[in-house]
Amino acid sequence: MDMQRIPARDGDHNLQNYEKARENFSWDDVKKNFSWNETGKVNIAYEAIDRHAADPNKKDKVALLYSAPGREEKMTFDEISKQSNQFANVLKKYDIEKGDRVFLFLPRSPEFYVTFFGILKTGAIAGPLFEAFMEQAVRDRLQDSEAKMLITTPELLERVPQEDLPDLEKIVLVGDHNETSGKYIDFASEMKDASTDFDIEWVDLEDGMVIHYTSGSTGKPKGVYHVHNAMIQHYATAEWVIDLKEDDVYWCTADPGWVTGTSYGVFAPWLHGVTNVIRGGRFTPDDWYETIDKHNVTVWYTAPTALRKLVSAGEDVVRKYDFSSLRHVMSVGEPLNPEVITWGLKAFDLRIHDTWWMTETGAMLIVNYPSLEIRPGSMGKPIPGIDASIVDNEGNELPPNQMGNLAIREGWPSMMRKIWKRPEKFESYFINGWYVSGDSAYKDEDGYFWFQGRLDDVINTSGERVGPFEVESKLIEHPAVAEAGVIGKPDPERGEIIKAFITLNDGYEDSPELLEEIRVFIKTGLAAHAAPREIEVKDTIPKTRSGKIMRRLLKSWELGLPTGDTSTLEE
Ligand code: 6R9
Repeated sequence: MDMQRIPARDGDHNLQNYEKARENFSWDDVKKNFSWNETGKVNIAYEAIDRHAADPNKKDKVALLYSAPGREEKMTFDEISKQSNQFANVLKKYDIEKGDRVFLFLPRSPEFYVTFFGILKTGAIAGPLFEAFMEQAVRDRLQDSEAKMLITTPELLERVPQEDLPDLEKIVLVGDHNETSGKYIDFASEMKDASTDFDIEWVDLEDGMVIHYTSGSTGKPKGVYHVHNAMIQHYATAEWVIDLKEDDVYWCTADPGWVTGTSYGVFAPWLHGVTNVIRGGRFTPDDWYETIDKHNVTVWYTAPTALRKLVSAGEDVVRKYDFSSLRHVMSVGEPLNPEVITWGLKAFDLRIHDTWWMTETGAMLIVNYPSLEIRPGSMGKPIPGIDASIVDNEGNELPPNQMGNLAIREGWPSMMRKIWKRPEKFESYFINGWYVSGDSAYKDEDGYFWFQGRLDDVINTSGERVGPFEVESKLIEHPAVAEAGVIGKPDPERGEIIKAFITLNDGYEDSPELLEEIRVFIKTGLAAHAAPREIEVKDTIPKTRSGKIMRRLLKSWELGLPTGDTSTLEE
């Protein structure tokens, strides 16, 4: 697998000597880059935006380079600082206080970034929702977080089941609307009247900053709670791994509804005062290439699913564009196929650097550095300050080349601090001082980590994490569906696709029309990316004696693999 090795690229990378950086490493050295290290006054919004706005050399630098079909916009650090101050004043006017949950359900747009920083400036906790979520997904997240306020558009408002959300006091509407009830706050008119000065709320490094909901194999999505302290690791990895430099034009393709879109689409570049490209709307391969070409993107952070699409689009498309600005490319979210790395060398004359981390870890943990040899198929090596290992189920470390649980010694700066309202879920991640990721992997003799798969039933489709339980719960809401079991089925482009097995209620017949109706039911009720691409009707769904769906068995059947231990199977 690691036959082909790609030597380090020449150049003056921010992290020249990996081994030396790991020796005697201290996070305290990273802290020296923040103003709070001297003033004691903490807020990530200050470090990412206001600090640059206060710097005469930086204030008029373009922070946000936004483009979407029909809309182009540039915002400087000064403009984002002032507008987020205005929005923070609006939030205060409507009684938002430190620790309150304020959610964002917005398309990727300049308003997202302004309101997001406005929230952080009040000390409230921001909860970004993916714009493709439908009613059920929105309900689950707003209910669980007891969100007090929501920022959305009149179009997306239809998917907000207000009758089920007693804690939701106010809704800020971005865009033209005819709502007159006092529950609604009109973004444009409130902003017009709000002052551009705001006394930022200073917080503790351990105070809440962002909640991202993510899926596990059981139960509803979990609210992963991150604190301001995470900025230490956002900053450090932006330097070592993203290799950011003052004049870079950086593009992270992730949506801010997912952790990559906040940690690396918002914080990492702006903590360094770097120009950040945001592309709204849906992309075709031409849009991707055009964005790099038009904005002279120098550093690009994307996902294997996008790269695979580019590979299938073929060489003719590549040759239409100029990529000479590009100097560094990274990937996250799923295994990066060695073939894609080979293609990257041809298409861009660049190495593609895989990075591994999770919503729960808040920032990158195991990565490929510009200054290290790449072994295609490997996620690379742990960053300085991180102790990663492969452990057995009791938390004992395993020797090289043995497969086991990919685990991290607990206590890094960006680690989640809790699962919202579910302490027992949080505890369940830790064994014997290790954070156990749920991924299986092995480590080779030279310390490179190799991803093998998920150990639980979590599905990774086009880099998006989907919990089978969430889809199953929605499926059985359809009148035709009696029981449902959902698995990830390997797919060359998407990594996995979602396949659902269902049993039908009496009076319903298996037909293509019915299956399509059920698929659309999930697509419009939960989220498009969570809709099963395949649905198969069965007579029964295999369950354990305690009534748990045996997804492992469904998967073995589907893939024609040996079924393993079925001793717990219900008669
Ligand atoms: C940041 C993010 C986390 C899960 C993770 C793993 C998979 C992420 C990967 C990777 C292979 C990589 N994953 N990076 N698998 N190689 N470089 O993606 O967070 O959405 O929480 O997903 O994604 O299975 O456990 P999240």
